[in-house]
Amino acid sequence: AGSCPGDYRMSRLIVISNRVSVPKAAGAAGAQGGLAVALNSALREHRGIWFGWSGQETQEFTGHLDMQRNDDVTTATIDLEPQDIDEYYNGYANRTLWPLFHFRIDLTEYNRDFGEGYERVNRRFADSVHPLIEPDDLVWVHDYHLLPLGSMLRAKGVNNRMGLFLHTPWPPTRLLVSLPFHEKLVTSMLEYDVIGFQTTEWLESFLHYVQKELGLKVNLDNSISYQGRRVVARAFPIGIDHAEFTEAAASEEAQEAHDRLKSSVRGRKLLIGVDRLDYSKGLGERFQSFGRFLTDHPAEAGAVVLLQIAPPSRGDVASYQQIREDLERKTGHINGAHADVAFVPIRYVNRGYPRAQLAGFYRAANIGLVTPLRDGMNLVAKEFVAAQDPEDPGVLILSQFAGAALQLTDALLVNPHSVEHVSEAIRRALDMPLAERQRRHAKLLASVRDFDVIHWRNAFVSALEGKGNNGGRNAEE
Ligand code: ADQ
Repeated sequence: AGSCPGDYRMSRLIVISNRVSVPKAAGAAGAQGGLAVALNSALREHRGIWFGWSGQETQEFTGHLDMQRNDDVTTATIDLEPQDIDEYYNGYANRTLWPLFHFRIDLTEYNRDFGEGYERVNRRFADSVHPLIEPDDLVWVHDYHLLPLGSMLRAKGVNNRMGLFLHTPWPPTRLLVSLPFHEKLVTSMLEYDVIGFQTTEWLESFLHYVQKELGLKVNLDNSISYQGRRVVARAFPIGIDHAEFTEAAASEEAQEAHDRLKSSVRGRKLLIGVDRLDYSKGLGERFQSFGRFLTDHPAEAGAVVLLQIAPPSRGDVASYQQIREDLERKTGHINGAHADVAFVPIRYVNRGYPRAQLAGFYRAANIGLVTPLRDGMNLVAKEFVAAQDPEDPGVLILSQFAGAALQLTDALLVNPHSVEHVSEAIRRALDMPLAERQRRHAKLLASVRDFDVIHWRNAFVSALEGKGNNGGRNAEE
């Protein structure tokens, strides 16, 4: 299966992820997660099928496929039972694997029903997508929801080239071993031909686990020899659709959003944060750091504003309800302490915005605050860079614990746990001379532009096709 060098016939791509997000026109309204944004542009060129859960409930699972054709992308979706959604999506995916993969074993719930639901739904995915797969198709599975899917497809006789890309971090071995049946889960992943991670850090953790816990040999090229096969494990750092985002940033809609926000801050310096409302994003620590900055620099109080845009996410999971309450309390506390009759320091907004407007907001900001406690990559950091005016760019303050920090080394890198460190970085960013801002921005922009989502897709798909490398370019340099 697959194509050989010199063969111009493009293999069809079958993308499988938890949710399918129907492609939207550039600038269309609504919040899309990083995964959706990235895959839409990848699929458009590859006349592929995107399979996943519709997001809808059904009282009894039938496996009925809802097929829709949309430009060059065909989507195929299934509905899931309420118990599936509880145990697989809200359960094992978002109460077990998500916190564990973000190093939060304090929030990780180990519940046998979740594990069973996860297996059941992965099997349902395998049963439903199996009839769609033709012999030459490349199968590309996404993320922590579907780690064992490849092994289930193999058990049904699928011999196609299959790859997995993990959008989250991969946790250190000593944390991962707290997961019951961790060996079974990771061993099932070795049925893929390619396993992709966002960074070399996550890749190295994975290889460490494979050697230490599974006793397998890792070859010099980082491939794993497993049951007579060669499994390629590699880093493929994801990027944004730079061309699309630049176009959105240049639109009239972006300009209007920019002007509206600029005039509302009345000459004050603007800091911006844009994140799904998730505990991994470090929002509480960010608010506290901003509060510390205001306390340490009373002269600046009244001269800086933080706009935090945070659409709610995974609201059925208790830890997400808690983070929401926690942030409301912190916002109230900091605003109470530092507001004046005509001024509020934190504007906290719980909704999504069309991408063009988001681009305008980024461009209006003097500082982008991207301070996750742990993040696979983080696309907001890259969008912030792409949206800036190169003549007068804002400064990116970026957590050293985001995967993006390995590429965006010209940002001000911070430890998001240290309110002092982040507060100092805000001071430094506000004082940064124009020439330094321009110099840093030019380097950041080159990285964001060169390692965009198209580069990521091409690199992964050629690895999936069994081709050697990505042209010798190392995305982390
Ligand atoms: P996420 O955790 O969702 O993605 P991120 O990479 O920052 O995180 O992507 C978020 C996306 O949602 C961005 O494109 C952003 O513009 C958009 N978004 C956020 N808030 C929005 C709002 N209010 N309105 C409109 N759009 C909004 C996961 C991993 C990341 C990884 C991505 C892609 O957790 O580490 O970078 O997948 O692999």
